[in-house]
Amino acid sequence: MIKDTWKFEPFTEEPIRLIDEAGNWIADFPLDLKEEALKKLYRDMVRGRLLDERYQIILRQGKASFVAPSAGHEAAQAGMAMAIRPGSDWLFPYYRDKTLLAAIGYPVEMLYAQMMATRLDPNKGRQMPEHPGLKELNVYTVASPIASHVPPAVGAAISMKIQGTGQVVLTTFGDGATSEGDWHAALNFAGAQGAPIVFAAENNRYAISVNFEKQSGSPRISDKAHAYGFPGYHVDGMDVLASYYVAKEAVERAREGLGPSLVEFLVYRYGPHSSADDDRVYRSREEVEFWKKKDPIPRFERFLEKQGLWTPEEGERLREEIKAELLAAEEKAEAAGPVPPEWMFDDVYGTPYWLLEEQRQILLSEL
Ligand SMILES: Cc1ncc(C[n+]2csc(CCOP(=O)(O)OP(=O)(O)O)c2C)c(N)n1
Repeated sequence: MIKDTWKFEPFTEEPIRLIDEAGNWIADFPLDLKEEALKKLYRDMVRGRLLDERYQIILRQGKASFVAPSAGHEAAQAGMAMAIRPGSDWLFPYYRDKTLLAAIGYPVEMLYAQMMATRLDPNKGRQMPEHPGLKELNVYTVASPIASHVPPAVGAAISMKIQGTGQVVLTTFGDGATSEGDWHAALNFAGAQGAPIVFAAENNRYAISVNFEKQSGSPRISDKAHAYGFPGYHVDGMDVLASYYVAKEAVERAREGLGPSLVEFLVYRYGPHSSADDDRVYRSREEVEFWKKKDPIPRFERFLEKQGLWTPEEGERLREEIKAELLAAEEKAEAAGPVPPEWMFDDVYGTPYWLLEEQRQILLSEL
């Protein structure tokens, strides 16, 4: 049955917010999430933050060669994760999505294995770090060329519509991706075909050194959905409950046959663009500190505390528990050992090909 009452208005000028900075519920509808779901959102955000911190360490230890910091994006990602059906719906993510992937159940040891190119990586170490993918969970492998995953995400969604599978596609990207031709072609096609897809912009205000004002003449990414004929939602992506509820509504609309939505999550990345970037040359420390004060994790802690679901001691206990879980996953990934170089010849063709076999033998003899 198609619902005709939806919670959120598209195209608002101000970002949709459900909890304020002090942690008060300010929505005009009752909170209907159970304790378990609220705790999952919190745990997923903390796990994403600690994983990001740990990636910086394996980088410095020389175990990984590249990191894309994601601190500041946790609320948007944890919220989106809870809005989809992992393993049934499809996810076309981008390189800054470690909180999202861990939250949908991507095994953390496999994320580490991808970072370090060990045998536990389902993609056999063939991608640069921060480019995971997992067939079993319907996670399309992250692609480096910006926005290049958005047209295939639409293709997948159109096929779901034609086959009537009831699945939905969620695809994420940064603000910079919205300047790519691929992005516009994909949104246009999705609108024309009524594809069951949610386009999620994690607008952290920068594409490396290019700030959002230089990226677009529009004040908001969400406004661009007007042109493609579907709703665009402008959301405070540092409010985990706003992120969850809006993502859920967009997913539900897609599942009920109402077509695509564009959701813009306003976030901020605290770290540099990547381990190869020095952000001090294009933004002030004061600006970074300003955004850190809006951090989604303490904001949600204030909310949980008011609900009687959090104390500083419980928070500390959870962090210790997650740290131990992450360390065990890291050790497991490392213990699997590095991917053998000759694996590069596997899976190129469906059946063995004599020329590649010959090259494999040459490589083995040289090694
Ligand atoms: C087609 C293409 N052009 C340029 C690059 C180099 N590049 C890598 S990341 C990036 C910035 C992307 O910014 P955004 O989409 O806002 O995502 P963010 O990294 O800020 O999360 C650029 C320009 C690329 N990978 N692909």
